[in-house]
Amino acid sequence: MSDCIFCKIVAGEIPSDRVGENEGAIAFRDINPEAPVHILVVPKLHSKNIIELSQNEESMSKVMELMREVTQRETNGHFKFLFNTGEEAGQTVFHSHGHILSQGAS
Ligand code: DGP
Repeated sequence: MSDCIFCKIVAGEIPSDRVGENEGAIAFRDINPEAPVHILVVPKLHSKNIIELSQNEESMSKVMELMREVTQRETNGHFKFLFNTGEEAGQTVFHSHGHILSQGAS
């Protein structure tokens, strides 16, 4: 989608601090961190939220695979993986993304 900020980050048109990537997803640090480790895992294919994402098995499994890889490296195994869904729940970017929130790897 041409006006989607996360599609632009996936395409490399907007810079981001990438910490991981696979065939179907990318992971980069949140611009406004709410924890010592705050990383977003974003499917390459546009979907507006976790409900839409979960209807595409391939895309969903690539997001989960990347979450597993990134949390092994960036956290001590204690983290939240959070999908805000809908404006009332605090979603501000309508390209699905999971927040990894953790105190870090130590
Ligand atoms: P949510 O509120 O769940 O839709 O989360 C959107 C998150 O995306 C929010 O924590 C801030 C982050 N964010 C928004 N724009 C950018 C950006 O251009 N770069 C990065 N790295 N993060 C962004």
